Amino acid sequence: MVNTDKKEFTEIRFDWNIDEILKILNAPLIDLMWNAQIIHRKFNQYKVQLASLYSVKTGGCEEDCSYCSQSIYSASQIKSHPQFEVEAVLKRAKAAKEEGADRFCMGWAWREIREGKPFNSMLEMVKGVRKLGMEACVTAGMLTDDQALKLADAGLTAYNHNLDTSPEYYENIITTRTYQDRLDTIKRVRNAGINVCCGGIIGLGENKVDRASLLEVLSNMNPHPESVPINSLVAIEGTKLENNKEIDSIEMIRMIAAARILMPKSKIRLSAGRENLTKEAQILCFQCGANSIFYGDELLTTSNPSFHDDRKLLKEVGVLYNNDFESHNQTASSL
Ligand code: SAM
Ligand code: DTB
Ligand code: SF4
Repeated sequence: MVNTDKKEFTEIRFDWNIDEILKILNAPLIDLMWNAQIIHRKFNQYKVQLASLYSVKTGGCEEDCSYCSQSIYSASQIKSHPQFEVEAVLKRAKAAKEEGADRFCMGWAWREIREGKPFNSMLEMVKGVRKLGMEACVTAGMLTDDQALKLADAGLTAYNHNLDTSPEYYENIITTRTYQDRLDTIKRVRNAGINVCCGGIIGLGENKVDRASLLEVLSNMNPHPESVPINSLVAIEGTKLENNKEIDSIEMIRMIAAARILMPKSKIRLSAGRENLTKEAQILCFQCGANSIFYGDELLTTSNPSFHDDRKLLKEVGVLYNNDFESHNQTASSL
């Protein structure tokens, strides 16, 4: 019988240790899911945020992240392009809003933010997305304190910078920047008053202890990242990890449920890899804590379920998603 008066079910903690986390991750699935649901119901409504993703600058990145098709070290056949113009990006944001998204995430295949015109345009994009009434998120690699402050001034809601995996496994995946570089970037974002979006990937060849160790780093941040994307590897042809074995959906459910227990109020985002999950597996993820998805038929260089299929799924599950979309639609059909 689960004791719901226990400390882990009543308090938000920042002192989780690896043994506790491993015990949560390895618990019988039925208990893990139940515990996660208790927390999820206590701290959150069953509402799923729809975030659309757009690759503003694709390919040619100097980093050697071994999962990524955009690295110059990968042989992936992708449609690389320089940075899109501000108007084109805002047009895309508007279209995403009309489909019901309330967050627009923009990606740059950069090791770090580039000063000058590219950065000035990024600031314009952020302002434009905020003007549309959407949350704006940017992911563009490392940044300076000054850039973080300028992004905050432009109204940026969140900056995404993932830890990807455990400190111990990290060097098997990326060698061109360190774990500490990533932590420093996240600190700069936090210090500038921007929400932190920080998560990782499962399926890189890591073991259970690595997953627990990644969750330990995330859940010991105080405050917790407001947003925690959990990706499962999309094994892209031409990358070093192209032959990695597909992750079992139960592993994804475990990771989402554990993240929910450890970081009760964070948005846990069921991110890349949904095309490999059945709708039943996704439903279990929503049930045990996932409260956001990437919404739209493209991620950065790979595909994602369609707007239509996702709306159908969320309706079937009975969770709430963007209320504006519902009212917008009602107005449209009653005209
Ligand atoms: N260049 C920036 C950076 O690395 O922070 C922004 C873009 S990068 C593509 C954002 C994140 O997407 C990565 O940190 C990684 O966690 C995730 N990602 C990239 N390729 C992936 C893949 N093939 N499968 C799953 N997640 C992936
Ligand atoms: C995140 O954690 N996942 C997104 C977003 N943040 C930028 C990216 C997923 C990329 C999946 C592989 C691709 O489409 O290239
Ligand atoms: Fe570059 Fe980001 Fe891809 Fe790494 S994940 S190669 S930093 S675009």
